[in-house]
Order: sequence, then structure tokens, then C-alpha cells
Amino acid sequence: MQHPHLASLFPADFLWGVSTSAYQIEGAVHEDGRGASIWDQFAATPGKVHQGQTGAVACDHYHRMPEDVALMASLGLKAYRFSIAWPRIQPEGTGAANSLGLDFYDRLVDALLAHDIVPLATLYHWDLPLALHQQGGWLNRATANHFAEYAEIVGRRLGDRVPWWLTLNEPWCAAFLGYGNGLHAPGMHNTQAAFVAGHHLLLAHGHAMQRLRATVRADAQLGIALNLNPAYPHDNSPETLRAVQEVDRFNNGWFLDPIFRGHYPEQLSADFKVAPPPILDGDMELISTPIDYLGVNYYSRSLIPLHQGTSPVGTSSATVVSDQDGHFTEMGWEIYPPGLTDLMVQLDRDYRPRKIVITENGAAFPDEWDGGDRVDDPRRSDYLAAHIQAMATALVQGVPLAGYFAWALMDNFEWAEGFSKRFGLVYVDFPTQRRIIKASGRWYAAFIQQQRAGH
Ligand code: IFM
Repeated sequence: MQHPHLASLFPADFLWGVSTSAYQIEGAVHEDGRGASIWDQFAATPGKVHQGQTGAVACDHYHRMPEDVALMASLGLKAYRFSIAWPRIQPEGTGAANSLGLDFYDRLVDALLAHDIVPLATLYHWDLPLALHQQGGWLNRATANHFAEYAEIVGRRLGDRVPWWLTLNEPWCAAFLGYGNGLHAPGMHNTQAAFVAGHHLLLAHGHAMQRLRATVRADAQLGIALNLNPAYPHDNSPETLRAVQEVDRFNNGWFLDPIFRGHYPEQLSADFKVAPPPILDGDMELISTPIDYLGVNYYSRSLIPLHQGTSPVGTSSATVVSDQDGHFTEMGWEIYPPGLTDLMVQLDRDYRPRKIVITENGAAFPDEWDGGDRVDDPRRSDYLAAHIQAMATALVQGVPLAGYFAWALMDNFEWAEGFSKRFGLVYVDFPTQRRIIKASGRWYAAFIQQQRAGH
């Protein structure tokens, strides 16, 4: 084990886990009364997903859940982050709960607890019920009210046993990729719409915070997971430094400011060149309902080139240049562990979250399986080790870090990239659904084991 000292830097109760989300792993899209989601429709639309792939089967986790939980236990994981599919719970997004859908998550939670694995549940990881989309989706304020009912249903059923909750996963992606540039479901291309959707997602978060608080165990920790992406200047010209601030508002402030400060960044709608979001009385108070912890999904940074008189916002590929000496994952994302330390320190200084949990961090590489029981992925182990080290550096500077969840437990449906990008610590041979623990999975298991042994 290469990092004995590193493991000892973390407190005994630090949560070491892995993450997944419902549509990316479950499959079984027509089973037990599940309704359709915007991702079923989007993936079925030609040209939207790599090779027309869909999540219809994915990792078949819906049927293989007990063995997947046993696999996690064999890795010695302390925690598991999963998401609940809203269309399994309310097939049309409103009305009575589908008990078969709730039963699945009930069994999952019990299986985790039976193996001493702490469950962390995300209410929304992008699979909006299609019926709600047909009524306007996140452009319709009523969707936030429907989300409140859904949160209450789930809170009542699982809230006695699930100690960690996230309302939304990455609302930036749901709003901007879904409504702004159309790379994700529902595939709309309209910057103003992204801004409106973002506001309604935040309202849904605020409602869900309150409904969960009223229904789940008193010691439960409630939060939201944001994908945050620190921006760095490529040169020191005033134009570039201004562009860095603009990108930072777009990437980070758009969701951080309303949640922690109760208002949007002042310049945001000007940056977008759109009207301000549709804020009604009481919205910002609801959105800034105090959270117990901030979930941070960190993968990379943005390196901002010179923007002469043009706005970098909304043209994400044009906002980033490559560091020629950089290393990149198969997603084309630069591997930049110091960005995680910087981000943690800045968040702590600027927003003072009570706790931070890294709810996602990981890398896609073109892993190869030899048909036996080995998949060698040294770059992924290095990626994890470097980011865990970066977290330790933040921890010793006083950042209140409470957990780390590697993305992902296993290879899965990577949205518009289909199955072409493998993020798992466990390899999935999709034709046979065989799972093979990668070398990085073994590395992570050994690291956790060592951390346990040190306390
Ligand atoms: O697979 C996604 C996940 O659903 C959300 N965060 C980023 C991951 C990798 O792209």
C-alpha cells in the first residue's frame, strides 16, 4: 500500500464511498410500474446518445442489487451514494406513490445497512418524469411543487433509516446542458430557458429541504450536490481576469450564491444576456434554507484564455484551453488535483458550509478486460490517490470535510456518451453483466482498510 501516511490524515468517521445514479445503472425501465422519464425519450431520439444507446438495461442493477451490495461490502466501503428514480415512485410525477418502486429502494437501504454501509440518497439525478416534461418540465414552476410531494413520499418511507440526503444532483447540468445547450435531456437550446429552469430547480431544492426535514430522522444530514469547476486564468491580462470572474459566476456562483447568500450573482443575467430569473416573493428565502452539508462533484478545472470583448459564458468549450503539459482523461477533462484543494479552501472561506462531502470524483479511461479476473487501470488509482491527497491538504487547512465518494461504483451509462466512457472502479462486461473489480477498486479497498486499521 503506497500511501500509509495519507490514510491516517482522515478522521475515523470519514465516509469513504462510491456513487451511482438510477438511470445510469438500474435498467428495468418498464418494470414494476416505472413511468417514462425525459432520459428514456431523449435516448430514444436519433443522434442524441452515442450509437443510439439507452439506459433500458444499463448494469441491470434493478435485478442484481443484492449482489452489487455484496460487491460493495467485499470492497469494505463505508458508504454508498445512489439516486432514487422519481418515475419509479410517481410514474406520472404526481399523485399516489407506486409501492413497488418504493419497495425497491427500501430493500436497497436494508441491504446496505445489513452490510454496515451507510446509505446516502439523492432525490433527483436528472430523470424527470416525462409526464411533467409534457407540462413544461423545469420551465414550469409547478414542477417544483410536485417535487416537494415526491420528496415527502420518499422521506416518509426511507427517512427512518437513511442518514444522508441530497435533494438534487448537479442542477447546473440539469439546467444548462438540459435547456441551454441541449446536450442532455430534454435537449432544449435556449439560454433564457436554462436560467428559468435553474431557478425552478433551486425552488425544488428548497421545498425538498423543508419536506425532508419534516419527515426524516432528526439527525439526518441534508444537502445538495453541485458540480463545481474552479476557473484559472491562462494569462494575466485584465480581459482574461474579467473572463475568469464571469466563468466563475457561471460555473459556480449561479447555484452557490442563491443557496448560501439568498441572491444570484449580480452580474449573472447580464453575463447571460437574458432577463433575470422569475423570482417571486419568498423564493430566495426558501432556496437559502440552511443546508447541513454541501456535496461537491469535482472532476477538473477551467483554464480561461484571452477573451477580447466576447463573453465566455455559455460557450463552454470555447472557455477552456488546454494546458499543453496537462494530462487528460478520456472525457478530455484535464487532471488537476490542486484544483480540488483550491476549491475547498475557497468554498470554506467564501460560503462557510457547515460540512463538505465530495459526492463525486473520478475519471474515464479506455479500460481493457482480458477475459480473466484482472483489469489494470493504474491511471485511475493515481487519479484517486492524487485527489485524496488534495483533500487531505484542504483538511489540514481546516476545511470541514466529512466524506469522499468515488464516481463510480461500476461502469455505466454515461449520458450522451452512452457506454463508451468507463468511470467504474468495477468493470462491467455489458453483454454478460459480469463485474470485474479493477485494480483501482482494489487500491481503494486497500486504502479504506488501512484507514480503518489506523483508528
Ligand atoms: O456520470 C456523471 C454523473 O451522472 C454526474 N456527474 C458527472 C459524472 C461523469 O460525467
